[in-house]
Amino acid sequence: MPRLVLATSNHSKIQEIKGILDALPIEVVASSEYKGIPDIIEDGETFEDNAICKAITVTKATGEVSLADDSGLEVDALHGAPGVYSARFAGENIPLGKERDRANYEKLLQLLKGVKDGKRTARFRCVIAIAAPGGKINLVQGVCEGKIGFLPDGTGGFGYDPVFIPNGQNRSFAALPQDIKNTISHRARALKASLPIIKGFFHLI
Ligand code: ITT
Repeated sequence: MPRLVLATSNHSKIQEIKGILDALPIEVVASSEYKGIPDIIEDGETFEDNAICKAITVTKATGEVSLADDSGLEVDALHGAPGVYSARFAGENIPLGKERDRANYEKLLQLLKGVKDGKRTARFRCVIAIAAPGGKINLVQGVCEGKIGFLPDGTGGFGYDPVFIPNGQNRSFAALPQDIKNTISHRARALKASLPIIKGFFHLI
């Protein structure tokens, strides 16, 4: 079976991507299954720069087609912040995982203190880069519009999910069932746009 390597170390992203690509006749594996992949420094100024850097690094190291996701939250009242800094908004010294996630969204809630409901608009953006060993690279993106709640809501998901309420819903991504997130999220939309590209790479169309 053809193999697609996910160029991410974020376990929650891996679960979501695998869930969404489930129907394809390909094997989807995480880059952590390979040894010797160099550390990737994500210091690009755009989601595109970071996604390309991750996908190319993993393709070069594994010799396989790879898919990288670079994503983040853009809050209008903060002029688009945290954006590409979403993963390290509250600081890089906080351990990755639930502790970092909580610090990030608590910092966001603090910065938005006093900002009224109608001014709390935000969006998640996801840029996906798909790289093939021959050097071919494709980019797609997906956006999910919504707003930032006043308090954390729910325990599912990861990152800023407890404070992000997608348009058309009145609960956060962390409180909604996973299948709803996997249908309307920025990642789901970017993956949907990437399906023809993935199928093309593996000659499935
Ligand atoms: P990789 O680079 O290894 O893929 P990462 O978590 O560092 O993992 P990014 O650099 O793309 O990934 O940072 C994305 C951050 O944006 C992520 O850590 C979350 O804080 C936030 N984020 C992205 N997608 C999200 C989602 O679906 N729900 C909640 N937060 C999300």
